[in-house]
Amino acid sequence: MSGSRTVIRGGLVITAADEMPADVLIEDGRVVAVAAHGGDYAAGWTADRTIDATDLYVVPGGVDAHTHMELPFGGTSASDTFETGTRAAAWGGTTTIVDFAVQTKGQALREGLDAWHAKAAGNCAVDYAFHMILSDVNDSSLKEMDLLVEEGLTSFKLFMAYPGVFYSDDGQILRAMQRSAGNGGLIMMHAENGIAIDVLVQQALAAGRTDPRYHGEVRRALLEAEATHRAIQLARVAGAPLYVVHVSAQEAVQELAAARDMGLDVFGETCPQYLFLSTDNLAEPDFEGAKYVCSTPLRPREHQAALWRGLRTNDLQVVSTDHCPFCFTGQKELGRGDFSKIPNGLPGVENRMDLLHQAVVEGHISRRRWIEIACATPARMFGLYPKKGTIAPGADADIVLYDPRAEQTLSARTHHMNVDYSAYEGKRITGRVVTVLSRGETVIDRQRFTGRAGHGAYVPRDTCQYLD
Ligand code: DUC
Ligand code: ZN
Ligand code: ZN
Repeated sequence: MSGSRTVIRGGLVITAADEMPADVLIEDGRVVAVAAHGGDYAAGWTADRTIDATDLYVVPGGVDAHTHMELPFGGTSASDTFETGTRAAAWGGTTTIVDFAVQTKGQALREGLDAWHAKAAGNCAVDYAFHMILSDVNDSSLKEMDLLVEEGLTSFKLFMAYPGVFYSDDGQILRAMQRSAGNGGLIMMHAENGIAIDVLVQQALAAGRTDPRYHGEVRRALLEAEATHRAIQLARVAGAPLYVVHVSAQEAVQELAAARDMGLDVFGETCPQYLFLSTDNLAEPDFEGAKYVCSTPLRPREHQAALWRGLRTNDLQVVSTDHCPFCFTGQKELGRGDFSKIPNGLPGVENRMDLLHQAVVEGHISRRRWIEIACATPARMFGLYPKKGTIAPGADADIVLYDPRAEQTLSARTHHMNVDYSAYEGKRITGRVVTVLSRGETVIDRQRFTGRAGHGAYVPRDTCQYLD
């Protein structure tokens, strides 16, 4: 791309801050200017390539701050590799993912991180960064956190669920939070009371309640709210900010809202599955409900209003996917006759930008809020801004041309994720990705994939910029 200049003309540029009919000039993979079209300044730009964006939105590439490519889970592995998953991300207008490297018990953080770099390097179609899952908080992993923050891995996920696997007890959580208060890292919390949930799981199975819907019933909303409350109090004691992942229960949103009303630096993320799906899906017959098993679980439809409200009032700041796909055949089926053996996770990395545009169409959020929750805030939250998440001079030219009037139907027959079902099969969406640039390179060209594995680069991150 050296020396090459591209101009995108005639579109409506939408960022978290502005909407303006404007042209965008790109040089060497970066945005160098944004200027009103029709004006003398933009009219004078010369370029090697002109992309016509008439009638299209020109928006920043999506930043999905929560994916699990190739995650080993429940005796199997998430079915998207970094290659297939980032290609699907590109199709869906997401140009940066932040995936979770995993420290398994007894392992050094470095070992887990090296393993994730080996999976991703040379395979990604779009840019990627890592958070780190801490499964073993001890003196040595606490020291390693400092080193990782210095290197640009600046966020760490802890689990109050999954005893014996990822689980940390309150003492470990407090220590990790104290460390992050000192080193600038951000603690991300899977907030569910896993000890209590495991009791309810055993009681349900013993009573013969083995269908997928019981996954949702035992993972009670109150146990999400209780863990969210506890995580907030521990973060207060440690003097650390807190980011709660995949919030699904209205009672948990209330905990976050109350903490934010007190002025605490507490943030919340939700996911499209909680906004568009419900326990009705988990209750689908013939084991079809297994397609919707994830944790935190889908909730009764009534919870959705609280999530939309939280997104509007900024009690929830980010929508990411928790993309963690398992095929129905051979993977979800591991849990036939025992819901606790269904691998937890849903596909979605390709669908997020479209589903959130649908939320604009349906009046839940504004266009600028769409870009804020899907691009700008995740970039700020995880130290990627303004390189990612906006269209402004100096930003990477990660840009999506989006047709807000096109109609599409989501389906496993047409999606690009490596999974044999769609959680949104048959759902009609207004809006569609047309063209996607990643650092100025066209990776989707008028609905044709033109990218390549290996174009995507690892992006070291700053510490959280949302507090700045
Ligand atoms: N939740 C999921 O649904 N899958 C992977 C891990 C998690 O926390
Ligand atoms: Zn989680
Ligand atoms: Zn997750």
